[in-house]
Amino acid sequence: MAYETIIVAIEDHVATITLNRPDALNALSQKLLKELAQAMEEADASDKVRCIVLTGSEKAFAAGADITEMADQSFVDIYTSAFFEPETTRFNRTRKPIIAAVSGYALGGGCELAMMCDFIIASDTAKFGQPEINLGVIAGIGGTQRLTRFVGKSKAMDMNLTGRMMDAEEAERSGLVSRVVPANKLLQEAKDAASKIAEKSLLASMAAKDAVNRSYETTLAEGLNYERRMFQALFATEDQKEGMAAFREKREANFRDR
Ligand code: CO8
Repeated sequence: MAYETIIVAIEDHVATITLNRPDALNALSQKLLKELAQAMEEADASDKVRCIVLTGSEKAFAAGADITEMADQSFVDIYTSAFFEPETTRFNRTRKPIIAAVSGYALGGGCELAMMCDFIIASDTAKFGQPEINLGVIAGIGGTQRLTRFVGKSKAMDMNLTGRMMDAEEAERSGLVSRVVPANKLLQEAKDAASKIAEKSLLASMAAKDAVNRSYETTLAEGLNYERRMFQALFATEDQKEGMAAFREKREANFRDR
């Protein structure tokens, strides 16, 4: 499908989705979020895709929700239209792994979008923040919830109350991002990580994603139980037989997602 605000490229089982509103630092317009949700749905359904990379430009992953679109909306408008809700819900239903490759600004909804991905690889120029407080509002798609789980209460309060930005080094130290790389290596690093994931059994990577996400939604005992059941269930797959046979035969596994 042809999109106006994002670019989708599929290569070697990795779909790279690039946010593409350079004049507005990739601000998340309603159109962009709709297109992104649609692209995620297509990537999830496509046999050609086994992992997804979401990225922006060198200057901005995304500088937040589009302020010009929101400025004149009333409570009734935002509430009755369920602003951003169907799109973010669809995004969060994606079952294949998603890596955020973040360079430059990831602010407000941009930071929240990066946190909706499964992990974040940041360039050394990345800047994360929840500056909604400066606009007289607060975060609306995870900035008070996911950020708190990632970096803890004190830093999440700091970010949400002062609106200050966190650089890549602080973001890595705080557990918000999994690795930091030089800006000119960011996309390659993210694609290499995605290719590594794409080599695994999709059944196992989807189960791993599901089980890790479960840890945010349940108690430790329930989570461990869920993990154990998923582990047991994977013994019903051909990929488990292939993976363990390949180890014993000292060769590469050839997973077929069965
Ligand atoms: N929305 C719309 N346009 C934007 C946005 C934005 N969030 N950010 C930047 N732009 C535009 C600018 O208006 C400018 O356009 P123009 O050239 O036409 O004037 C262009 O992008 C370039 O921006 P700047 O000239 O400002 O570039 P600078 O390098 O000087 O500054 C900054 C970069 C610091 C990133 C600055 O642009 C900025 O502060 N942007 C706004 C950041 C922000 O406040 N983000 C939070 C937005 S609110 C939000 O995200 C809420 C999400 C929750 C939704 C919940 C739904 C339920």
